[in-house]
Amino acid sequence: MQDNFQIIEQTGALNNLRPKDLDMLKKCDSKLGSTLCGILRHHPEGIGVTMDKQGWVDVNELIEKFNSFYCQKRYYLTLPVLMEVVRTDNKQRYGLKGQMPNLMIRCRQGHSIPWIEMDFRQETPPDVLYHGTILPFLDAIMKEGLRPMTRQKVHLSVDVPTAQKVANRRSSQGKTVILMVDTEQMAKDGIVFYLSDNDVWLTDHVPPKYLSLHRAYLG
Ligand code: HQG
Repeated sequence: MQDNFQIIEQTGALNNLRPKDLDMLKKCDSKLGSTLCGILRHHPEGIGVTMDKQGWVDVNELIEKFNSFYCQKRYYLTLPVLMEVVRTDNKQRYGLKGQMPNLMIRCRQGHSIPWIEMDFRQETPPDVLYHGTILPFLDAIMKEGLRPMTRQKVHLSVDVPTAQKVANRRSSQGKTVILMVDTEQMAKDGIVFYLSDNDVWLTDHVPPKYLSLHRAYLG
């Protein structure tokens, strides 16, 4: 894996970040980031950008197609803007590869595109991982286990605060719940785990026997 910060530096693009770009990012940052993640994880065809099997898209093509598709929006991409979005992303969701004019970008995890074959690193997980969800999903989860649903993998968190943040995204739909995952036993039983380049633990399915409610929720 190449280091994002080194690649960003090599482009020299941040020297060309204008005050108006920073102003736009301040106003639209999370909207721009979520639009970008939507393209890179779920629907590259929406703006007509070409994606390879490992999720990489060409940065020049992305910028051009993004701007023509979203020309009515208040946000836009330039190389400096894109490099700033990558640099400042709070979960380091984006990966970079190569250099200009052939620089490539992808999301490091979270894809739903069925034909994507991400080259995740297989790793031994810590003994316990966590999953934040909501009460209305609990019965189904305890019956079927954790499934990837629309994504390609089940996402697990390293600690309770992180899992709580994941659960909070859905707090308008129900009481949040944290599940403990007995990853030690899963690994002993031969279930494979992956660690994405931004340190998110992933697996294909967590059968119910490895799940328990975190004690804070036992009432
Ligand atoms: C639930 C964000 C019923 C599962 C976050 C979750 C994370 C089931 C929802 C990352 C189920 C899927 C992933 C079953 C699982 N029956 N419901 N059998 N199995 N579910 O968004 O883990 O900011 O696909 O509990 O921070 O919430 O986008 O997964 O509530 O790291 O980078 O089905 O997305 O990261 O929802 O979130 P999601 P998630 P980003």
